[in-house]
Amino acid sequence: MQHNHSYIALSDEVQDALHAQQPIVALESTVIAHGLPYPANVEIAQAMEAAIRAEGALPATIGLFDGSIKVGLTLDEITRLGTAHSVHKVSRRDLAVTLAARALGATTVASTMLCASMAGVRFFATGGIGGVHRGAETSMDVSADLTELSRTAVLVVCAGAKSILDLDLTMEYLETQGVPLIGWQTDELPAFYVRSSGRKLAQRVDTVEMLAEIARIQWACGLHGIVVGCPIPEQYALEAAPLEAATEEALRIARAQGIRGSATTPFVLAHVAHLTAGESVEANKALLLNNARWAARFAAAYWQTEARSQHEKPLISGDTTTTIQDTR
Ligand code: PSU
Ligand code: MN
Repeated sequence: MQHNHSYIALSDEVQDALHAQQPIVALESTVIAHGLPYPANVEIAQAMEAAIRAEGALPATIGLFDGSIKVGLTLDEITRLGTAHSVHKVSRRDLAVTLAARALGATTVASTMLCASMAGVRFFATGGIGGVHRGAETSMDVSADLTELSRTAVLVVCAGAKSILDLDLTMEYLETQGVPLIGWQTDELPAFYVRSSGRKLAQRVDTVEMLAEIARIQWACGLHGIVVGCPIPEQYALEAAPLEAATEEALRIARAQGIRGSATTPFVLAHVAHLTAGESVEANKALLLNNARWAARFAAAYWQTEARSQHEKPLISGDTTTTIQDTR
């Protein structure tokens, strides 16, 4: 393990890949600790890492251990997060507190983006991003994932967002925050277990080269996060109607039990899994793997163009400087 400052520890593999400008894909750990049941969570985490490696990229799962942000977890560390009884769910607000307490922490989309960016990792695969919750007009429950996207330069590959959220308000919020929400080979916002939410997106991309170019321009202009929505593979997609009924039921139980704040998302996820008799876990696995694979391909395409443009840069800027000096 090498440290680039005292609160962040990169695995040797991550350190080497950063140095060599090889594609790296960050992975979050809240989905392991709070999003999926054991042992499916650890199996899926491993399968995502394998899928990323198979594409020639390096996976870097992120978590908080003993006062340190670890980027590039071992299987033992992933298993600890997937089995320990009390793992803190760490979003941006919780980062410093969890580190100071030297507690075990799982990172959400927001804090994974933040930690990835601190390490210099630009691509990240997850299942669903957090969003604007249903009823947010009174609860004000808007995931910190959305504001993180507006301030941190990481590209997040997801299957859209779950319909436990208000998808229309989530889209509005991302637009307000200036975050591109791109449909990967689709015109419509994917809705996690369902390929389409029926909501038309403003932006669609069909090739990895185009996506790499967008990322490059976004970051060269000093802009921040990008969301890419990949629909769940057809054969794993669930039917919308029973899912909607299970979601309504889970939200009703959450309200009746007074579940609020950061406990809401894990609670509703667990209930939907229970009500759909585990079918949702299979679909969740399929879409996570699909997103991991695409994120690796996007990262590879990005670093290919980066390498080319860095090779060209000195010539261009050298010529320009000379021209300016000559005319003075
Ligand atoms: N959606 C899922 N599974 C998850 C999450 C969201 O389908 O595990 C997790 C992610 O880590 C996401 C977080 O960043 O929940 C959002 O939580 P909140 O709504 O409290 O911001
Ligand atoms: Mn919330």
